[in-house]
Amino acid sequence: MLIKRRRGWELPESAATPESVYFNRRAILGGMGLATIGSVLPVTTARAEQPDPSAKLYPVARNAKYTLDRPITPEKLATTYNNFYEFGSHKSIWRDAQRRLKVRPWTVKIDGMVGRPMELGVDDLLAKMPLEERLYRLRCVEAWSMAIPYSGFPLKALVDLAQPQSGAKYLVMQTLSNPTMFPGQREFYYPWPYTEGLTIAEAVNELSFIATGLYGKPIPAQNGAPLRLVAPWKYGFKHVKSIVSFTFSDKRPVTFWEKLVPQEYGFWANINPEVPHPRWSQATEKVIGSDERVPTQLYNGYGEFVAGLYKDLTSEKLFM
Ligand SMILES: Nc1nc2c(c(=O)[nH]1)N[C@H]1C(S)=C(S)[C@@H](COP(=O)(O)O)O[C@H]1N2
Ligand SMILES: [Mo]
Repeated sequence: MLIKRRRGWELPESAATPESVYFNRRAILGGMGLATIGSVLPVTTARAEQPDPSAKLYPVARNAKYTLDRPITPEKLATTYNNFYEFGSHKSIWRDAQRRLKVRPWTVKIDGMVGRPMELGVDDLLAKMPLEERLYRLRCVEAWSMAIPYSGFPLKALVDLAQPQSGAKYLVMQTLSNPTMFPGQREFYYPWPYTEGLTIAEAVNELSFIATGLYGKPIPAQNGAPLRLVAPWKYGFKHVKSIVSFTFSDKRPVTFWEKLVPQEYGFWANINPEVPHPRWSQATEKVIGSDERVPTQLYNGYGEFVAGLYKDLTSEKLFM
């Protein structure tokens, strides 16, 4: 990485390798270094200017079904150690995200192969959805992990609202396109907008969740406000942030990382300690906020919920 400033809880260089090494190297070779680093504007003003109309919804009741095997990551770390390439490829994009990302008004499109296409404001969507809190482990492909209290709704509730046609096989989700709010989107070599997808079977699995809150409050900009996917058995890069469209399709999308570095990242991205990334092992993970490295678990420990989804997909590269 280009940034050498490191706090106590950040990773030693050897502990994890960023998703983007390959690409940063190209950027450097091309003389295009990363320009927007180290905004110093205070965060508090950005928040004060934009009261979030959904703030009154939180906290929501915790669903006790989803339990952790480790302490919850301190909020400060989960909201300052982030990946959000629309703001750059360093790990401290949170200040820029707070300052630049405007999350109201925010229009969400539900379209494609559905019985009920619609466009609605995020607050109208929230009013229709059953909100709850879940404790989930987050495992980034860079071999670090966190444990986070997400508030939000099961993705299945949105699928039910949309009423997909029988031919729909995939749900495609995209981040907002807006190079003013997202300076990273001016970098032409990335395949913007950030695109992710699930099969419909995955999308209606009980674990698939749209996070709208974090730590009992509206989800902060840097974590993907106002709507962000959480699929905890998949590597974090599947968890597309700041979603504006849910499109039902019979075609599998080519996702952001798959398009960028197809030899390293695929569509499925299920977590498996026995399948190394081409450039590093996935056997263990650094627990952010502790000195520990712990063994990584198949499907991030969520196999009882999701292993059945993949029984008949033996010819697919399920773990990259
Ligand atoms: N739009 C968008 N979504 C994104 C990313 C991104 O760069 N842009 N990074 C992904 C990656 S690699 C990870 S690990 C998670 C990180 O989420 P967090 O910052 O809330 O921990 O967001 C994912 N969602
Ligand atoms: Mo990641």
